[in-house]
Amino acid sequence: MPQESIQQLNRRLGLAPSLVFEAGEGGLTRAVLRTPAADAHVYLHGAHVTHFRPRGTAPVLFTSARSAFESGKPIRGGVPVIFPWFGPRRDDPSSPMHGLARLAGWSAAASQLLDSGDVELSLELASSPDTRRLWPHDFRLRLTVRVGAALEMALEVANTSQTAFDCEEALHTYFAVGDVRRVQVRGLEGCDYLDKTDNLARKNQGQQPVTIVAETDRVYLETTAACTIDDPVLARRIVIEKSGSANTVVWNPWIAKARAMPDFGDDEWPNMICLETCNVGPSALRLGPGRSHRMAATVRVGQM
Ligand code: TA6
Repeated sequence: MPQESIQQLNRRLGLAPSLVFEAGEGGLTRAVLRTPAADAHVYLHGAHVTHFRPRGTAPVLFTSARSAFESGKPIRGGVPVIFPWFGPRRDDPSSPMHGLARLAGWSAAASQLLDSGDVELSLELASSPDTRRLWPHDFRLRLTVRVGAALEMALEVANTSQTAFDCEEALHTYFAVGDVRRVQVRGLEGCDYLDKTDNLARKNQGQQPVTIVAETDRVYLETTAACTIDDPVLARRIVIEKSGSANTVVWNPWIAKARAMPDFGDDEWPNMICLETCNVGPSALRLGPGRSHRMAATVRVGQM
């Protein structure tokens, strides 16, 4: 489908000054959502939320200064939408990392300004000959982003095929922190996790908060808990509540991995931590024909 012009988008879904479409980084189309409580940016490329900043605090999402902003490449930071596989594709390593959704051009589907002053934007991606060449199933994705004092993101996956399919999904959120070495993540106490830095060894978190002292890449299993990120440098607590998600991934690339990523600054790793809301691996979704699933994450900032 030919992409709508910015003028057409604003005519159809713009809610100036609360929701305005414009040319963003790299000329990619983005929606700028401005509310009394917070601002946010959402790109049509990948339905990618790149910015969320409540009044009176530093930006909550990290986006790399080295990120690409061009079709065919993922944006490094913000909230990549991961579907239908997480990480490398086990049955075809030549497929793009983390699936096809974050590389696709989504369409803006609906917008609304709520009485609370919150602004909501929905984006959709339907299967096509292009997606079927990568993944032979029919689907429709809908990401609904609500911005106010909190950032609410809901990913709905619908199986429009005639047969069931298995898929993985994630809201792969990059959070901005003052110094990741001083951050404590709570909510995962007692959970088992797969340690991707140790050949997927199954371990248990124990009763201590998660702290980052080296490259960290963990898939926490069977956890529906809200998590908090305590950041003493920025003197704030980020709270992530979720629904429809059985896994939480915690990732920081640390020094060597940061150097190895061309779209990530060598010195950026202390200022980010990924805490990802997902259904992956043993908790991958199995969707029957005509069935759908909703996974949501809500992010807000509080005091430590
Ligand atoms: O979620 C953690 C992870 O799977 C890491 O293993 C690392 O690959 C990260 O995602 C970033 O992946 P990307 O494809 O965006 O470079």
